Amino acid sequence: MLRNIKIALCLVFALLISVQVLADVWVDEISAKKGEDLKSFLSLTQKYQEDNWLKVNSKISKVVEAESGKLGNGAIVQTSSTASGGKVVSGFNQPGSYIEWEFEAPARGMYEFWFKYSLPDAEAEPIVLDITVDGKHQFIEMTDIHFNVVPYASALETLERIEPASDKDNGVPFGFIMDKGKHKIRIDNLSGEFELDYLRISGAVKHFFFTQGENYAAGSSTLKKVSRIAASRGKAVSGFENPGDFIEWKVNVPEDGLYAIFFRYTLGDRSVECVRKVQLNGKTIYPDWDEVHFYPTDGWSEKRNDWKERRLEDPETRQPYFIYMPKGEVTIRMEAVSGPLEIDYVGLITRDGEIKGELNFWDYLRLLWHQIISFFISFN
Ligand SMILES: [Ca+2]
Ligand SMILES: [Ca+2]
Repeated sequence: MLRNIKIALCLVFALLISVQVLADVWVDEISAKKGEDLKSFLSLTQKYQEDNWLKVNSKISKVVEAESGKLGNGAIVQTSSTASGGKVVSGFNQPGSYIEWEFEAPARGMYEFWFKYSLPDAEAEPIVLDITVDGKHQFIEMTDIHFNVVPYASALETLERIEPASDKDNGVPFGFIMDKGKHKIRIDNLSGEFELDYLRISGAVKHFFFTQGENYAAGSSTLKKVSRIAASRGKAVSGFENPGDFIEWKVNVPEDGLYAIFFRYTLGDRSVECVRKVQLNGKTIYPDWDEVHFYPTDGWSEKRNDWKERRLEDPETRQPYFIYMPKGEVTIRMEAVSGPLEIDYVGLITRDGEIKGELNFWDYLRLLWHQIISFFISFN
């Protein structure tokens, strides 16, 4: 009897211990999910630099088909003749739907995640996702990633988009850090609906291209081409100052993505305020594009290089405006509200693009020639 009591006591004791151990594990798991000490992506920038998490080479670009992932809670694979790999994931439309991919990172570093998707209709609500890498959120925004909030030009309206997982207010892509090797990337639906074609995991996307200001597609009869120092191709467009005067340029977009518009300009007249109205594909994308202010450059590049660049940006935050543009041609229109302005070129640039190569060999030679001539003039 005594032995039986001892055995019973031992069993109860063992049971109590195992319950305690299990409870600890369970509590740990819960707190690991709920108690992540998350900071914003921006506030981690310094730490990432110190820990040597650099952006991976911009040539790295891997496509992970949505349909290759493990799907759950309603998400299903569907055939689609226009999609990459002939398939998409649909049914990703309820909280709890998820897709999980295995991804082999080719190098240690910071990656951008781009999502190629199509919306159910033009008025679709933003889709909101939770993203984890190896079961973890690296920064607080990963718990709340918004798509379909970046504006785009109506003439290009399409239900298909490719967008980075980005800051929803300005479209700046987030960087996700990964060591070289295998990783699990998972998205969970929080709200909204889209059909996902693929995920592109890449280095920073760099694009920069432009059209010569003087090679405009349409414009007022007052426009003229002028020769200017240090202008790309030696020329710029002028004669553009009476209210209503306009210029339209066509620019070719090489790849679907988010682009900011910029101009290389001179404004040598401080006495008048220079204001322009800007449209993309016939649409005023941001209200303040009705009154874009240009600041004096203190010369028209007649005697020296007075050219300045400016991107269209939010006048308060000074953050450039990024707009979704699919591959193909876009039309940029500028209309004079007041003041004169000369434009050397107009272009598009991605977040990590660099403005370079605006002058070719002949432009530099011309600039050098001019400097030699002016040296002799001043010498005499
Ligand atoms: Ca696909
Ligand atoms: Ca030019």
